[in-house]
Amino acid sequence: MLDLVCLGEPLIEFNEQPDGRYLRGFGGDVSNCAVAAARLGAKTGLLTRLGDDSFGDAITAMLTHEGVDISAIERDAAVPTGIYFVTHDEGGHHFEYRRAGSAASLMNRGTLPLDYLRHTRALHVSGISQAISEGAADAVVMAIETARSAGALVAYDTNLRTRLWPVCKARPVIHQALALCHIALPGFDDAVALTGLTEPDAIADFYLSLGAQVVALTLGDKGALVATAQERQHLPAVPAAHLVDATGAGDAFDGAFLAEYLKDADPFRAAAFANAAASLSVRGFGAIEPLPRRQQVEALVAA
Ligand code: KDG
Repeated sequence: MLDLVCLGEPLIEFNEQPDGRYLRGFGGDVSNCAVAAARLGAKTGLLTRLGDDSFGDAITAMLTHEGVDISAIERDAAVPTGIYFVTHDEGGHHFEYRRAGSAASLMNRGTLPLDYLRHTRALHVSGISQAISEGAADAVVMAIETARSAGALVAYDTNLRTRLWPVCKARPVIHQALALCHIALPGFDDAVALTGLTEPDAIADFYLSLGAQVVALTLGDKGALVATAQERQHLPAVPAAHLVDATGAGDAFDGAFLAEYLKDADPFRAAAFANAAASLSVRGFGAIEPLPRRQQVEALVAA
């Protein structure tokens, strides 16, 4: 039995450095989340498809090294593993994808290992998991239904990427899937685009009324608003002394939040812990490399 299964697409990352060279690393939102949770002690698995190429080999080696279960990952010799580039300017970081037709994008209801989904305490999926293809979007819904029926908690990060799909297409797909989930993990900018609401409390109300039992709305440098039907709290951000690259900070939050929430179902404590993890994750380049270990997060929470 795993604590957390993440379903979506891992990517090889090429991250622009100050000297213009590109540093090879790893990305892919739910894969980042799986590694973040694994580094914090959760028993985690990744459900995806990869090309039978050197990039796919590198991803499976990285996941194995991180202790993430890869036993359900399917390799496809006919299509490649997805990649993306990260560039940086005054506006922050920007993504450019080379992932159309990737092995993960060919996920569909028929490729899902249903039994794997029945042996986890929680499932995590995202808007990106659904954006990569219609087959993947359907597979995500089937995965949610399968894990839920087996008693798992299901979490969903909106992770809206308009380079993958326009908001008008994303909105109904995301909201339909989110309505089946227990934990909504929207980012503030995503939520504004998807709901048209601009007040954090109104956004939290929206996701609660959609069916979520817990909403953890991330607010960037303002921290997170966490709401349940009974209570809500604003958990302030932990400032990062030196912000290098915010790629994957939301995924670090998700992984830490879920790893902690699975311990005692306290979403407020989990969010305070996740804010600290997210703050540590922006202090180096890449989505995976700077993800913190438990000791570092606990020290920052206690500071
Ligand atoms: O959250 C960070 C991810 O967005 C990044 O690692 C790449 O998964 C990715 C995507 O599709 O944008």
